[in-house]
Amino acid sequence: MSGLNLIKPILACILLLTLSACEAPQREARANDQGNMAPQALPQDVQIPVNKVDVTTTEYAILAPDYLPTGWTTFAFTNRGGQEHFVAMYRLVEGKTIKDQLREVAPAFDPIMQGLRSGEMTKADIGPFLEHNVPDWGLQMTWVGGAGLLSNGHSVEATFNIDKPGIYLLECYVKAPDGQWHTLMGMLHQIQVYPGPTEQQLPSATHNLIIANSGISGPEVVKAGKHTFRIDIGENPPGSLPYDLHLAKLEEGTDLQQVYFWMDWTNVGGLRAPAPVTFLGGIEQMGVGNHGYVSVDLAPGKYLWLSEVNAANINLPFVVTE
Ligand SMILES: [Cu+2]
Repeated sequence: MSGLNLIKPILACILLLTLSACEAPQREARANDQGNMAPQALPQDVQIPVNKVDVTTTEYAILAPDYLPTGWTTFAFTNRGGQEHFVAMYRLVEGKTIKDQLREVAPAFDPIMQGLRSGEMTKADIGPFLEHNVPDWGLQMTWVGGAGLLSNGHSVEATFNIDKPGIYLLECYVKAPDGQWHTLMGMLHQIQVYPGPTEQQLPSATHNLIIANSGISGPEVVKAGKHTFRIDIGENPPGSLPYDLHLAKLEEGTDLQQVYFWMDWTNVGGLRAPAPVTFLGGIEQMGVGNHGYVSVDLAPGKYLWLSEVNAANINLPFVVTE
């Protein structure tokens, strides 16, 4: 698999940026320690949700708060659509908003998929195309997490740290069955983040997972029931985006090669609904040194953790017993 297989919509050219999007983690740093990040004024009548918020996806929208404090945040994520969705969260370069993203960045991904479908482009063309068609700021956002792939009718809790105030976007770039990006169909949502409380409680994990370039380490057998998995990003993939991690339920006859193929958006059928497996959630991209939590109720059966980045190697099968 070429390095370009690993790049992703909207942020693909982080390849070019020596991972400025993965700056040194400031896990417990609070926004109000950072005097140069003055929050923008909030409307007077805004009700401020704290810590745990409901996030719902439909076709094609992300229903989520417009304002959030910095700090550890749980997305109680429910997918009420008919297709798979996720909710990745990233901070834009200062001064940019969703309007800029929709005008100058997101549209560049449409001709890429058209070109790949028609055969007029190859994967090798994606990087140079983005370099010429997306402004520098559009390649310099910072992923902070969010909730991973979720099949319709399911719910999950994903917890991660929003480390700085700023303008953030939530995005789902799964493709509809006709190959159109969910992003461009309405699944991009702006959140203004302001300085939050300095004292917070973290979830207590029942299991730990660590993602490295050699693979994922974690439990291979767990008991049925509710679990909170702590997911640590131990390394960044070479020359590419940070890792994410998704949980899939395997059935008799699930073709793993088909699943790995589906995780790669640069494949014409990649990330295109419907998925070949049921997804139960996960944590979206974060740079090395960060961690997040996924809380999920597991029935007995076979499961698979896997990353969108290099899924054929970055995965961990496990079994849930009675
Ligand atoms: Cu979606």
